[in-house]
Amino acid sequence: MDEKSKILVVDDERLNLNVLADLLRQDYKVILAKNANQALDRINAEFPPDLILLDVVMPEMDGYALLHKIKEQELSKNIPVIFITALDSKQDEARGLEMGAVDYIHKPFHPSIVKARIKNHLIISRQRKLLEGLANLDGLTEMPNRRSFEIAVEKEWRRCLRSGDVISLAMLDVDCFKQYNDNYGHAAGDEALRNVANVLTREIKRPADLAARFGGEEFVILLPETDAEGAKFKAEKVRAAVEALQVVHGFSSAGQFLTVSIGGVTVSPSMSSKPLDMTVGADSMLYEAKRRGRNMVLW
Ligand code: GH3
Ligand code: MG
Ligand code: MG
Ligand code: MG
Repeated sequence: MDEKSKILVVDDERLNLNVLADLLRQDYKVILAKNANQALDRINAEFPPDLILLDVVMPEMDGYALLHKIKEQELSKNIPVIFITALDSKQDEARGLEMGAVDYIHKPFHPSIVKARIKNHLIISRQRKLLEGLANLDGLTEMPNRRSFEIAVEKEWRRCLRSGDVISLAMLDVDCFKQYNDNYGHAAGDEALRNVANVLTREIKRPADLAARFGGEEFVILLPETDAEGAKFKAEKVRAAVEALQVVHGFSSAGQFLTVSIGGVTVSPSMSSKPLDMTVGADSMLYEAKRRGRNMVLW
């Protein structure tokens, strides 16, 4: 059974909150907020709502101002917002929709229409998340894919170019993986890749950092604002953590367990260079790590 979707209802009048809560409680997990600030607290909580029902006329911060804040925050900008209000002029409705509300319901409302609209918008939102996942995540490991990496590296490169910060990038490649597949089978190979991905996801968790599957048995680690010393330390932690999994690999030239080689570079972005230079640089360090015997980090 799916978990119930979470709906945040924001209204300054207790009676309105109660009526909507009664209407929705059976199908959804309903959270209530009696003003905009309380709503923001609920939105920024550990598990944000799946949809927001929002009153317009409220003291202090009105519904439009709150919607503006919701759209400003990365974390909440994609949560569908439905206005539900006694303001019934065409101008008010147009304003709400132009600001990015997905729908606009007039009070007094018809209960089954409110329910139907909520249901439809939750379906659209779920489909959107699904598509986002398909576009940005790797199917095997469920970690960010190469496309996500390329978007992130462009963005972080430009950010560091503006701020003057350095940026580090590492390429990771599983050692003797063809031999692993050939001897233990493709399913075991897939499982090994998921294990490596889990290590990366566990170790690389600063908000601006990114670990992604670059393709095949290659992964990439992006560490903005991280100098060579810090990045190498991080990469070494990843290398050691993969070895510590003790996934037996009896056909590796690098030891008795599954291991990875990592090559990295640290650069100061400039107008005359580009993100691709980093990938090329990291790749040649990786090649050198392979040549020197694998299961090592080279910068
Ligand atoms: P090296 O230590 O030099 O990196 O050697 P290697 O054997 O790891 O490198 P090679 O490029 O010869 O082989 C990579 C292997 O990775 C071959 C390919 O079948 C396997 N591989 C790539 N993607 C996947 C995948 O998604 N699942 C599985 N099971 N294997 C994969
Ligand atoms: Mg009100
Ligand atoms: Mg490879
Ligand atoms: Mg390899």
